Amino acid sequence: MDTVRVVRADRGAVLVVPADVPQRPTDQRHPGADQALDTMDSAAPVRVPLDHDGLVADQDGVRLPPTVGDVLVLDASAPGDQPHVHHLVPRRTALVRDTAGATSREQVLAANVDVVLVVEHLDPDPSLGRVERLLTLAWRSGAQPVVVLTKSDLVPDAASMAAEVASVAPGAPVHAVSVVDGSGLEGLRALLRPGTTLVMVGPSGAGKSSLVNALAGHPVMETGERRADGRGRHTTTHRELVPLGDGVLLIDTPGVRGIGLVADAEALDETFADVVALAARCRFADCAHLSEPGCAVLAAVEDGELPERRLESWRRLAREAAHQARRADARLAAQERARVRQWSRDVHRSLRERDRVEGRGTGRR
Ligand SMILES: Nc1nc2c(ncn2[C@@H]2O[C@H](COP(=O)(O)OP(=O)(O)OP(=O)(O)O)[C@@H](O)[C@H]2O)c(=O)[nH]1
Ligand SMILES: [Mg+2]
Ligand SMILES: [Zn+2]
Repeated sequence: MDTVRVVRADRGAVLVVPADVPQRPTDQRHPGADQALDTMDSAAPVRVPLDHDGLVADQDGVRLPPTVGDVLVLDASAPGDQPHVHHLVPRRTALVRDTAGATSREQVLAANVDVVLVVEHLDPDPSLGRVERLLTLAWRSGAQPVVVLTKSDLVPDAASMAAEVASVAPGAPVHAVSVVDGSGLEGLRALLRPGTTLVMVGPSGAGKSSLVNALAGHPVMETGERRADGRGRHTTTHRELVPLGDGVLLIDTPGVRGIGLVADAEALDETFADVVALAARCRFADCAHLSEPGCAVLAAVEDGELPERRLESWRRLAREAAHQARRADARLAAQERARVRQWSRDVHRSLRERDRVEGRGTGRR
């Protein structure tokens, strides 16, 4: 059976490439492996049609929508036969957003990624709030977040802007880059270790696809001109995995306007590690940092050590995460009620059927 990696997930089919790339650094590989890898990496993607429901079964038989970066095991197919998905391999990591739908749950944007590149432009001014939101998503994924600040050629002092963004990104390296003059790109290339999967997320027009092309060394993705108002144009319309060679896989995503947070207290604690460290010094363990005496967080704001904006942002994202958790619970409860209703209908139908077969009336005509 073949193990493959999903390059692109469409409605009725997935595009896949071979996934049996050794997940080892170059120096540990046996001689000759490089060449084999190169041939596999450059293999043209193969189209694998999905079942009618558009889902694939995991190892427990639970059916899920496949996503870019997924690892699938295919049924061995006879030559000339259509390849078919046997099962989905459990996801190591998953970048998930809340879709806020009434019935649908969370959407997995990318699976089995090692690094999440949070891409934000330096011109127009970067949005610290958006960086914090995307970092929280990234921390939750289980992958290492890295902040990439693009278009450094358009601003006079990229380094000080990068330092400001770094102050809201504890635990995540920050790179200022430009595809126009090439600055900062070598720092990003250092992340492209053999066998690494990276995903780019960020607003439309930030320069994600331009970065994919710069790192690939040749045009792979289409890029868009910037509109007069500085907003992007949603040039990239689907998520796509680009093999860069040597087992390095880069996933480009379309810029989305609002990206719903999926609740995760631990991820928020990572994003706001500085605030969490302060909160540990509050007099009361259950301090809400509103007006309590001995609140170390409020004291830090007072001293100018913690920007008010950062505290507000923490509160906003924590509120949103709590709200999302309640909605997810309500959705689960609704699904459970529907399941029980269906089960009870099935039971009654089979009882009626039995009565009919045994010739007993129910007495309820
Ligand atoms: N000056 C300058 N312009 C850049 C840089 N990187 C990207 N751009 C420009 O920014 C615009 C948007 O770039 P894209 O790469 O299409 O942006 P994107 O993030 O992929 O956008 P979506 O696909 O819509 O999500 C294009 O006109 C690029 O030429 C850079 O480093 N410097
Ligand atoms: Mg793009
Ligand atoms: Zn406090």
